[in-house]
Amino acid sequence: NKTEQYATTTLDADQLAHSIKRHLQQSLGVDLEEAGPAEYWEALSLVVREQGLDLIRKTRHKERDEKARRVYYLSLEFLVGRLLGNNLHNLGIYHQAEEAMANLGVNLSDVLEHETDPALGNGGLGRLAACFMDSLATLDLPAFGYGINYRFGLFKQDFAGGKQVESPDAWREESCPWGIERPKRKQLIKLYGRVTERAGKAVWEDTQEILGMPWDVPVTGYGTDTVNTLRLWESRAAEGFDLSSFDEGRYQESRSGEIQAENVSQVLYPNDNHPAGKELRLIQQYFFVACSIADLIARYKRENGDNWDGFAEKVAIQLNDTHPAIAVPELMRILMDEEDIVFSKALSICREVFSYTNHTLLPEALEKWPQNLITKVLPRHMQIIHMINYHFLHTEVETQWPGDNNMKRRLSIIEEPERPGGQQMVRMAYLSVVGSHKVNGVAALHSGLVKTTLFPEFNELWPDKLVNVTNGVTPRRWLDYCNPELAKLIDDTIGKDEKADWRKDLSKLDAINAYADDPAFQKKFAAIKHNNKIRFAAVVKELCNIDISPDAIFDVQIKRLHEYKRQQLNLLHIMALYRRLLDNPDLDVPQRVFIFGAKAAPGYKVAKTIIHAINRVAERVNNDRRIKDKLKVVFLPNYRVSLAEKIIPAADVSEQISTAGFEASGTGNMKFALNGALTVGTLDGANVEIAEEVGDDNIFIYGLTVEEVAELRHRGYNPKDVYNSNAELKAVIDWLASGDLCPEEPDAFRPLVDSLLGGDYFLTLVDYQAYSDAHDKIVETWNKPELWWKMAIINTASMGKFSSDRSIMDYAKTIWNMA
Ligand code: DL6
Repeated sequence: NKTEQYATTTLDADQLAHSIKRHLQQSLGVDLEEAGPAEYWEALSLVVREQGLDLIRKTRHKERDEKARRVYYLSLEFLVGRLLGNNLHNLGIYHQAEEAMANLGVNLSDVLEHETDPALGNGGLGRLAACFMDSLATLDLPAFGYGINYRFGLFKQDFAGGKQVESPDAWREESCPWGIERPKRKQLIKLYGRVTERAGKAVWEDTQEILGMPWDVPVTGYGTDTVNTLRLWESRAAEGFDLSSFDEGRYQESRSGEIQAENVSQVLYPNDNHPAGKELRLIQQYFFVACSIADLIARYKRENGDNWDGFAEKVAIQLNDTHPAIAVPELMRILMDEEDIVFSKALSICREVFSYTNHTLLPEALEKWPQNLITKVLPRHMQIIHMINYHFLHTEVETQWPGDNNMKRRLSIIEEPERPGGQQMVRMAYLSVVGSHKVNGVAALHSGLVKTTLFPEFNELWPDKLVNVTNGVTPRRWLDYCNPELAKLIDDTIGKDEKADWRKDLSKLDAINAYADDPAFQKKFAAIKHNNKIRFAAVVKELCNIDISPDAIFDVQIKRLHEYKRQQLNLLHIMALYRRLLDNPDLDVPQRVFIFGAKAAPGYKVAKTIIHAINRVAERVNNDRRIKDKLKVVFLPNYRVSLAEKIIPAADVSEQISTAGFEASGTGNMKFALNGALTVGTLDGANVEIAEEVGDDNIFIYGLTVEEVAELRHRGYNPKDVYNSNAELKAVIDWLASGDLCPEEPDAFRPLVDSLLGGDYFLTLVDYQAYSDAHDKIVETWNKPELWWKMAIINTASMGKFSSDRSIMDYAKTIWNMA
């Protein structure tokens, strides 16, 4: 088995059991007889942490001795998910741990369930960062992730009367053995104050200070000794107690400064694809950026001395979206004000070092900060942004488009107000483009749109700057770990020596294509899916008290709730299916279960209405005996990584149904296909490349294309025309509007109905019929099991491209100059 193959640590089951007991007694002070799964989880985590720390130390020594070039991945979010099981796998001691636990009379799976998900991200962007960290270590690339050690992660979600209710996620309270505090590497950062000039130099003074305390989380790679560092900053008060006020009994007051400083890393903003625009968020961004830049400069100097000429050779910094964009003026500030480097040289160092990933085209998601706010919080940075902008407009833009003031206005990093009295805004995406040498989108279609619609002028000015790196997912977590039976079937089928290990080279899965028609293989593949569905049905029973049959089609849409992702389209179709069944309860159709998991941003009214509506429809459908269990609807509360690991292996159908042009990539789409689910989807994001890989016959593509969407918008579109011409659609919208599903609050779904009929910006109604037809095809295919399983196998076999290892190698080659 694989664990012996690349064993990176040599611990056997006995040694592990011994270490577990030692930690139970000596680290946790727990008697063996008292220990339950939670204590075993903590003790085993401490054993793994020891291994991780040992390897992290060795990795750092190696890199220091080699004076390695490193990539620094700056991200406000790292949605890492549970770590124990993943680390055991990566370190090659999973089976030994299983045996050790069994010898201690404990079941490892029960133990693993005791880990709280560190929910330090909102969705796709944060989870991608976590997959990338896994791949960087697996590929032995010297890397640090830098982020924030939030005290409260993404809110916990519950439902009351079908409505989303949020509560704080104090994820570290239960104990978190993974982070290791590193006081030696703490940083002091400045905020507010003013800038004066002394002896021709800018001086930033009268500032307030915050201390940044690093917490290091070891990131293990699969089958390698490399363990990288995820360094997460926690904010603390810079000064200690004011003892005089303490003496006067004003204890609370003496700590007030401290409490404010601690606020900075308190809570993850819960918005996905929509910036909060709050001062504290800007401070969060600057806080983690400033700590990280200071930290990486200190490391550079320790290893390479003070010579800035070599800096760009040793340092690559990736900006994960514009959230860390303030890093550009921060590095400029350090170079100019602290290191006496002239502006032009400082800018060229920045451009060599930085690159920026764009994750969204949604106009409302593109960050802009009021110039006044930046001036207040970071006065020196605002000056530097003006200097960069001046240079950019008056040398680079002027050379390309001489005398074209309109172009200067369009490309200016500072956006002028549209109305008199409005605010000047700093366009963080433009700052990121101007300060970087490469800008990438996250799927081929998206990167094309970045070039043609988002930054066309930048593309003309710098034709080689905008590139594509298609996203990927780590096959370790998203196949090996979450679907062990399928992983084993693949091993048994294509062999498993180190060279053939698809865990390290996902393109090896291609060999499975040869078995797509093989009845014996199909049988095994289908049986594994069935087992996964049985296990998942038990989870549904436990969490929702709903009975679902593993013989039904499990049709899944799990992702953040957003109108562009169109959960409402799925809902309208479910309502129509229900009505069809009511009209004819004996309809000869397979059983179907529609499964949702999604959190809505707490301030996003329509998204919350959609959750409420799905839950109300679920309640009605699930309790209606007339339809004879042919239809069930499940909305799992508190969707998170650990739940995704249980849902995805059990899915038959993967819903990837965004309005074309809106989903930058998607990564769930890749995870589902990897686990043998068939996609129903639009030609959007990475769906396009998934379709290319699996072939058009093995995916259910429907709906308007990007070009058709643009054409329709150009022509003009009235959703009422569609509503009036499609009787089924009209009936379900009328039903939604009628108040029947929520008698105590008859207007509850009005925001959704108004959004659909009053503009339908996301073209839900236009795509309805095509979506419904695609579902009819799904049913037709399900009724031909040989065809279904052939398609499912081809999906798994064709996912080689979508490993995050491939994405990281693309970054390393085309952006970081590291391979
Ligand atoms: O690139 C990762 C992920 C994509 O797969 C999704 O399509 C995209 O919606 C998501 N974007 C965000 C946007 N957040 N911001 N800014 O999460 O990125």
